[in-house]
Amino acid sequence: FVTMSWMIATKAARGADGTDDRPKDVVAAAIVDDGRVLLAQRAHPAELAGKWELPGGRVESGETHAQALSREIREELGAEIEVGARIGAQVMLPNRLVLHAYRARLRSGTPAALEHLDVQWFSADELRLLDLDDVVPADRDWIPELCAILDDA
Ligand code: DCP
Repeated sequence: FVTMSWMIATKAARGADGTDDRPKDVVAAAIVDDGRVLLAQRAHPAELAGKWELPGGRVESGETHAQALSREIREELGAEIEVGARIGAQVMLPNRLVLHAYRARLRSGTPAALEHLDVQWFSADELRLLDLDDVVPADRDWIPELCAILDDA
């Protein structure tokens, strides 16, 4: 019965063409250091290029959120992080993606824009001055909480 239920559940999660249509998690890191948070400027796709985001990426199968986030930050920024508490509410993205943000601290390395246009450290005051049009839409709601975290830092 358990096997049958699993088969039915698995089948139900696949579209008629066999593609997997279950929601996929995307994780993003609010790396805080010395009272500032690191934002990265997206290089792609065209509609997001030039906008600031909390860096991160898709969780691959078998990974925890923390493992995926550490891997993405290593690949994208060349730095090692320690993943902390979740921040903000999850955000639904197009294409059945669900975005989750976590606090993080640098363990080693200096973040560099290996896959982004730029990376920059923002203080709370600098975040408050940031034009929301220059922020990836899904990340805009997190700005007040990021400011509060930095005010406390
Ligand atoms: N995203 C977002 N805000 C973030 C991080 C990601 O809105 N802080 C969105 C943008 C993309 C999706 O999540 O629509 C996946 O993000 P990435 O392209 O950064 O993830 P990957 O690097 O895993 O994807 P790819 O391999 O396709 O580049």
